[in-house]
Amino acid sequence: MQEHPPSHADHEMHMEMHSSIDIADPMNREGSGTSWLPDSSPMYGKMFVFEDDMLMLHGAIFPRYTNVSTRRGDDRIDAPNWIMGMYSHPLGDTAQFGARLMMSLDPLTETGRGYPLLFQSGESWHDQPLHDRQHPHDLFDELSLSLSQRFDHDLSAYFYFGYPGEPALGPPTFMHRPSAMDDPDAPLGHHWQDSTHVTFGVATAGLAWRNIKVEGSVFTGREPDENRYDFDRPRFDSFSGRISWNPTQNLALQFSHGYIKSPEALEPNLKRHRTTASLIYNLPLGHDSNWSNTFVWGQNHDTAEGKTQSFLIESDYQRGRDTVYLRWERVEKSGHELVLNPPTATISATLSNSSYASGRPCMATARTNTRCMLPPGWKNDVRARAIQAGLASGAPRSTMRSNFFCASARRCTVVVRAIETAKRKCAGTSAKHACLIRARRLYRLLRVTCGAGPPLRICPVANLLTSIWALTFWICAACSFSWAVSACISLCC
Ligand SMILES: [Cu+2]
Repeated sequence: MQEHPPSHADHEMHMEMHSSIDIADPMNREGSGTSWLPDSSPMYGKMFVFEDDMLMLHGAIFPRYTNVSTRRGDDRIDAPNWIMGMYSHPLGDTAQFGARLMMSLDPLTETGRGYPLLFQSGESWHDQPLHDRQHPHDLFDELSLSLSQRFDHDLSAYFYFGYPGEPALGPPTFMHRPSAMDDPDAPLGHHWQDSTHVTFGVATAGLAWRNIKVEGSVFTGREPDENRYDFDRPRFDSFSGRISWNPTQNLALQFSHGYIKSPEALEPNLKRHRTTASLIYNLPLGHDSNWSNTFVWGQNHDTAEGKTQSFLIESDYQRGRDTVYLRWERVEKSGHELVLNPPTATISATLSNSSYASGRPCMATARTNTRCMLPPGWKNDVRARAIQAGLASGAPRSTMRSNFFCASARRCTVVVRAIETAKRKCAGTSAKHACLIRARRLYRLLRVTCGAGPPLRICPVANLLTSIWALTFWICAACSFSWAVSACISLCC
């Protein structure tokens, strides 16, 4: 069972239904935090009305078996889940009080390490950065209050306070986007786009005029810590601003920028500037059928790492209980982010005597694409320069766009030649065996990073279909029970 996008028949009823954030907003516009969805978005949930007050409950749990059987992958039975309540109470005719509670039993169902998700990164477990796994969400993901006031001339203002809550940064979070609601996996660009959705301490003020909204937040930059049951220390050391615009019933656009101080506990000196833009296009298709689409661009500008980009396209076609969804992503992640750092460091030291201290290692891979950044330490090395030249030939700024094992045999040759050189160099050293092992490790590393499969082949078709698949049972709080089989197609061989 679900609510349908407003039609003329229930127009009057919908007139009374406001977003819990801003009394002037229609309810269907309410996204996560203070973000906007298109006005035509469907609402999947159960609504309760007590006199003037309104309570809306929704949530989802995806019990499943997921299999990411590659070297860096894993398989397991798990159940990502969340539940949420939204409450609003009018204060006279033009003002409203709102409250929200969002919880997740991820700490129980996913445990501290989270679920396997190839190339995912962000947050930590046992003081180690998580990679190839999606971190669990906290028991309390949102506990927020809001006050809103409607003025004349289509103007309204609101104040939102969350502990935890979501600052005005990024698109509506993935689990709250109709285009991703049926997909149990987090986007690989989560920590480039919407990862601030659980922030321990956030205050946002916003001003809306018709379909345009400007808002600003002060919030805690640090991501939630490993203890998923507790409330982290509020810091209010970061800020963000967002402009949202819903030009038509079916469109929601936003542009936002934020400064995030020390997001990662393991790298306290890291500062991040995040810029995002997104477009959500929702199309109701008659009775109980909807098509929702999202495009997101997110850029992180980190101290030491520089700028990295992420792009996402999501689509979800829902008809009754059935859904077809897809997600395409291109994310640039450094080897550091993917925790390829130590082995690469060892190898580069073998390859040359240049220091690796502040090095930015090679490789970034997303489900669909790869980009390679050479460590600065390699620049002094002649052989590394050969690699760099080879890689750079395809793209500016010594970065390359695609997987060099698949993209061209010529690029592969350059890399392989470097490995051969390493081997030759090893032959001359006293610790020949150890050196060779290290060189071989580099060789393997290059293969692993670009996915399984032998190098020097141009994307064998067998590699296009990786063994990343999941069997998911889909239970939505207020609706039905369903199931899905999903396969992830990886274009990186
Ligand atoms: Cu998250």
